[in-house]
Amino acid sequence: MTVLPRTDWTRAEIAALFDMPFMDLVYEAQTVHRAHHPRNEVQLSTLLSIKTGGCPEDCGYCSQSVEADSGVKATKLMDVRAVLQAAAQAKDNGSGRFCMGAAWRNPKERDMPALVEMIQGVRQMGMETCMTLGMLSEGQARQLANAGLDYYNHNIDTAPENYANIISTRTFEDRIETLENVRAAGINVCCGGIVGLGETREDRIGFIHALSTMPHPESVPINALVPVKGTVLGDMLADTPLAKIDEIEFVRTVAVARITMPASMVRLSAGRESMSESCQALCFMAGANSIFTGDKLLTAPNSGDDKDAAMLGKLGIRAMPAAPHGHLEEAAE
Ligand code: SAM
Ligand code: DTB
Ligand code: SF4
Repeated sequence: MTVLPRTDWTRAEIAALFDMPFMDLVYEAQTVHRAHHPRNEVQLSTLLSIKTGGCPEDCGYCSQSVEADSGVKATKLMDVRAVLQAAAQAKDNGSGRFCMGAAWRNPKERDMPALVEMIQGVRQMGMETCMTLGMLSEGQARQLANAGLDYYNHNIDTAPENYANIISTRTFEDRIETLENVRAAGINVCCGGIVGLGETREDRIGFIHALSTMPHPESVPINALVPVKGTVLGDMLADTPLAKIDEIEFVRTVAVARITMPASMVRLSAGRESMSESCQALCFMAGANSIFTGDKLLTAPNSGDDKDAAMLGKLGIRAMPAAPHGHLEEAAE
């Protein structure tokens, strides 16, 4: 019998986890981790921006918003062939999942045939597929599911009560609606957010509370803000003590995500490039078991395969084998 993870977490319980002595919290998170996941294994995903920049949304952290003066050049949707070439290279480099991101508010109907071909092509290579394209209607989610899409990334980013401080062109409820469409279509949900937006501890509690009281996303990316010059948040936080997130608080957030969503994959996402190996090791200890590989995220730099291979080697961490159709049914070690 499968016991479903709890979705009735209270804010007070989550606050109490955040307040635990650090060593107790990380120990607890690693204990939960070992009960639900193979230890010393990390899932590797590679990102490709299939349509960059010129996005009509105004997310305060993002270099790809039309509102940002970040120097990111807007492009059209990439050719299917070029996308598949990049996927083949990611596979050669040992990645198990290929995540295709587009700087859209939502995909247009005319884009759907190319997106379907991309999913089918990457699937045929034996990699898991993931897309992040903005809002999806029910019908679009079904079309992507029928093409074989394994995961859809759509973040809540921050606590519901902080959402309007970060983004004004859509609401938290819009996000939830797309997540429901994705889940109803049978696609695995990848949903998380960002730490280091200048939010409070209370906002981080609200953020984890929102994630852990919905049907748990199969994958939970925790991003550390990459402050980009020319974005609202990059400029606002520059040269303030908030510019660099507190690493201990970041690790706490990962640990609380692991404890409250025990069966989910927790991805240590953006921001690794400027994080020490020791901080990343603490994140793995706190239950992170997935990362983005390659030298680029969507527009921002990432650690790069050589650096990551060296780090994972030092830590004795292996790459998790790819399993299109989802690995979550696998028994834990
Ligand atoms: N346009 C789509 C959307 O917003 O859903 C997909 C791409 S968007 C870049 C995906 C996620 O990347 C955002 O929800 C946010 O959590 C994260 N992200 C974007 N810029 C970031 C930054 N500068 N630092 C950290 N995370 C960032
Ligand atoms: C997510 O949560 N993190 C990834 C993915 N989903 C698409 C993106 C991070 C983007 C980092 C900033 C950039 O590359 O522009
Ligand atoms: Fe557009 Fe996504 Fe960037 Fe927001 S995060 S501006 S929706 S690309």
